[in-house]
Amino acid sequence: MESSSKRFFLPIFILLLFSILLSGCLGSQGPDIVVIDSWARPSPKMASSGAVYMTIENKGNEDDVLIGVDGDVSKAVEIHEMVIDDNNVMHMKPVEGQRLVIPAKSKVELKPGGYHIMLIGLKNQLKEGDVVDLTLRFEKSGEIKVQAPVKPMEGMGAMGG
Ligand SMILES: [Cu+2]
Repeated sequence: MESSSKRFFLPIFILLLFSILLSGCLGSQGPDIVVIDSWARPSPKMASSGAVYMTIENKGNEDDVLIGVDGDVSKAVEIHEMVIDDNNVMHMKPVEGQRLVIPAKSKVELKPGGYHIMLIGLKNQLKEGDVVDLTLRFEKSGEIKVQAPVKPMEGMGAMGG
């Protein structure tokens, strides 16, 4: 009796195991957003705006789009990029439609001289050691909270900011 029930249940256990593994694979469909290395630049005393940088990685197999950022350290938060205009002058502007695509199996770096999150109308000066709380909103992944420590720009030491 015991050995026949073993013979009966073993294939079922194997089948079950395979279906769990299989559903695990199917479960990874869609975007999979991870935010790493977030930091904010210290703001000079009278500065009315600040910038936050980070790397947004999409480990999933579907694109996602950063569609907005919320935070209460400033009056407004915008997604910006640096562009070179017709006169070869670099300046920043809001990303078109406030939509920053994070392609599947890829990552987008927000860094000085490139994309950044602009804090407009800072309520307080950003000092080293402070933490900027932001909520990133993604089209498919929803909200992701980020805590960006305020620190000087790497390699710039005390000159940072
Ligand atoms: Cu900006």
